[in-house]
Formats: sequence, C-alpha cells, structure tokens
Amino acid sequence: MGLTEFTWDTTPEVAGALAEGRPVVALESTIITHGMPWPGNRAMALDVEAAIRTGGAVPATIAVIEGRLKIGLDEAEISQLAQASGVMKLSRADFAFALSRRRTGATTVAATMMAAHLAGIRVFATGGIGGVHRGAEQSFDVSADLDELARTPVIVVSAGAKAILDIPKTLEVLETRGVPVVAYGQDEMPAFWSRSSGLPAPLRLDTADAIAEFETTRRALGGHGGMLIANPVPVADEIAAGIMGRHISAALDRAKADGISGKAVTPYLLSTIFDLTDGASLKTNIALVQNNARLAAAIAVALATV
Ligand code: PSU
Ligand code: MN
Repeated sequence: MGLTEFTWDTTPEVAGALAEGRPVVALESTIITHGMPWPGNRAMALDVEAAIRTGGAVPATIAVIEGRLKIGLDEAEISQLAQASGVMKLSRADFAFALSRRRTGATTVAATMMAAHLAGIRVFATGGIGGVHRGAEQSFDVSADLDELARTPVIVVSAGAKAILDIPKTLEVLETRGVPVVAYGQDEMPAFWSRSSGLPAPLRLDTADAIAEFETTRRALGGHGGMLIANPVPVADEIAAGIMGRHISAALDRAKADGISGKAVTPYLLSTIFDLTDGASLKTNIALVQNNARLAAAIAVALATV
C-alpha cells in the first residue's frame, strides 16, 4: 500500500453532504461498544443520529470495520457493532494498527477527531471526553483525548469531562495545551451526569452562532487545534453531584480492589456506576448525548452559513 492511497468509506448520505458543503456532525463509536450495554447502546446510537438529522445536519458515526475506516455507518452496521465482542478501543496510538491488521475497532474521542478531520468534518458530538484520572500523579493515566484536542481542529461537543475524572486537573491540562473550554449557557463547568462541578468554566457562550463565530475567528488566527464545548445535561435528566459523588467513590474503590488499569478503567467505572445507580446513570448518559447532538447540529449549521 502506497502512502498516498489511504481511503475510507462513506455512506451516500455523508458523501453527498460533504461534497455539497452541507453540515455534518461526527459521532464516536467507543461510547457504543465500551460505554453502554446492549441494547440501550444501539437505541442511543440510532436516536442520536435522528436528533442530528432533525437539527438539519447529517450524522457520521465513525468506526473501523475489518480494517476499513467508515465515516458514517448504516443502521445494520450500527446494530452489528453494538453487539460485537472483541472490538478494539482505538485512540491515536492504535488507530493505524487496526487498519493495518484488518481489525474492527471503535473510535474514542481522540481517534474520532482524527477521522473527522481527515474527512473535513468540523463538529463532533459525544458524551464526555477522557481526561486526567484521579490519582494520575501516581498512575500517569491521562487520556489521549486531551492531546488530540490540542492538535486537531475539530469542535467537540460534550457534557464536560466525565465526572469519574479529576476535573480541576483536566481543566489545567487543557489550558496548558491551549484548548478553549466553553461552557454553554452557564458560568459553571458541568460535570457529565450533573450540571454543576463547583468550578467556573474558563469561557462561556450562549448560542450556536457565537460558537461558530469564535471558531471562525480562531481559524483566521491560524495554528490552532480543537475546542471543547461543555454542554450541561438538561435539568430534568441530571443526577445531583452529591449523589453521583458517592457512587463514583464506590466505583473507584472497586476498580482499585479489582486492579483495573489502562484502557479498561473508563469502561469499568461506567458499568459499575450503571449497576450502583440501578441504570439511572445510563438514562442520564443517553439524555446528555442527545442534548450534545442537538447543539452540535446547530453549531454545524451555523458554521455552514458564516
Ligand atoms: N462519552 C461517554 N461514554 C464513553 C466515552 C465518552 O458518554 O464511553 C468514551 C470516549 O470514547 C472517550 C473515552 O474518548 O470514553 C475515554 O477513554 P479513556 O479514559 O480510556 O481515554
Ligand atoms: Mn487512560
């Protein structure tokens, strides 16, 4: 394979939108394979795509299937991926490994940003980014999502960093790496399942148009990477930070007792918290991804018109 021959597959819907410069929103697949249990994961993936279409943009769920990069999956492919076992969790370090070994892999925030940028997609919706894990001063566990945000020019719409992380340290790293963190519609940084983290957000904007203008200005300035939008979960779906705090501590204790490390940490914590909350955390997780998809579609629409 020559170096210039790298290609990927798109669905006709995504190919048409990209060719005509219509708004497209990228979606990751690790949230489907490693972040949520079957069959809720399949419903989430399809509902989120529908929300993006309702918002006037085209969804492109990204994954590697048997060594082919897919920018956009059809319904059958989403269903298959949602039930598959042995799927790799791909970040920058192993994205090309999966391609070269013809493996099937789900893309994390980092790998999805890489793929979106390759395809010319400027906006990406997810749940929560990876960041600096609690105890990182010992474990050195810092998600590659943060470095990717520093280098790759894609807007990532999230509900903040996952609350299982050390949010103050995550914000410090993002600031150091020059990544703008913009809370949407409030002064406070949200905390994934909860609207409040107790920390002020570095920046605040209140409309999709203002986010698009900010992005356009950053591009004009040049030499920039991504930006993180932190969109609070809707009031009706949130789980209060105090309640979540207790479940997170319990999940972290179990992870420690079970000796969980590396890529397994985040999926382990999410599924333990699902059990501890009797499924309530999953309901909130799905609601916040939907909410992020709606905002991402509005930003993509605004960017296509500025
Ligand atoms: N958002 C969710 N659920 C998830 C993730 C995001 O609501 O499971 C995934 C993303 O793919 C993110 C990854 O990149 O968790 C972070 O993994 P790690 O902490 O190992 O870098
Ligand atoms: Mn990690």
